[in-house]
Amino acid sequence: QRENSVGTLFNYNIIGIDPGSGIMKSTALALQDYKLEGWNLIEGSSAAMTAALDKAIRKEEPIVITGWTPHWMFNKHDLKYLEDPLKAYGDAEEIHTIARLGLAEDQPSAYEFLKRFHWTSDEMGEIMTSIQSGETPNKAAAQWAEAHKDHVDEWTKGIPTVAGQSLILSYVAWDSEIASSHLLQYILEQKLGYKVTALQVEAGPMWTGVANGDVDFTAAAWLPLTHADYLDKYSSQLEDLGPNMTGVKTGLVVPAYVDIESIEDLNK
Ligand code: PBE
Repeated sequence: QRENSVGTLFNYNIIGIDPGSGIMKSTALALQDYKLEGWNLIEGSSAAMTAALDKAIRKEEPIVITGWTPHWMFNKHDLKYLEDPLKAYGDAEEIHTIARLGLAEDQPSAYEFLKRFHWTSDEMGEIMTSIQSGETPNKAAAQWAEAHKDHVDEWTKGIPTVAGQSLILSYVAWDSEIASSHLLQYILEQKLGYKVTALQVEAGPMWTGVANGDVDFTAAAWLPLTHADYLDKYSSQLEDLGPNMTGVKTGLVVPAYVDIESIEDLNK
């Protein structure tokens, strides 16, 4: 750590999230790639990160966080991604739905619906913003489904309903995944007749659960880069149903008033 460097403005801290998340691994590697010596990546949670961001912005203080899109924080605050010339955070990330082996045979209705399900970050943003403004995730998802009947119809059209079969999904308490998982639960229960248990877990168990068959699916797999090590480990033990959203992004994020533009600037 050097005096009067850019790092001192931030106390050499990057405010991270839960240690199992892919963005924490990408950031640990980014610290090496960009030779950011003396910097600390602070572990915490999505909620603690957004609280720290709120607090810094109220005082107009410098802060750098691990951020991603879609996320409501970009609607609430004026934020910018730091440029990433070394592509430490990859290029074109997508969110995939992954299922346990055998789901197609055991629960063909759920499988067909999950294969069809894909939406946009703006659409997910509507649920996230509604949760952020105080709605429960269940209600926010239900309201979204009612307001977008055409989408829900397209995803479920012609799929036979079932009689209360149970289904288990897993997700991590990242704001984006809270939104998608509650929507999927709502549609699977209200439109297709399943009884769904939504397990909130850490990223590791989320992947392991699908791989060992304890969990039927998750819609929270960020690929090709963010969760690459999980996919490498389990690719033969699960089925990738493809992207449910494209054009998503992760990286280092600062408030717009912070006067740096690139991750490289953190070294000045
Ligand atoms: N995220 C949000 C997750 C995936 C979804 C970018 C924080 C991660 O880093 O693993």
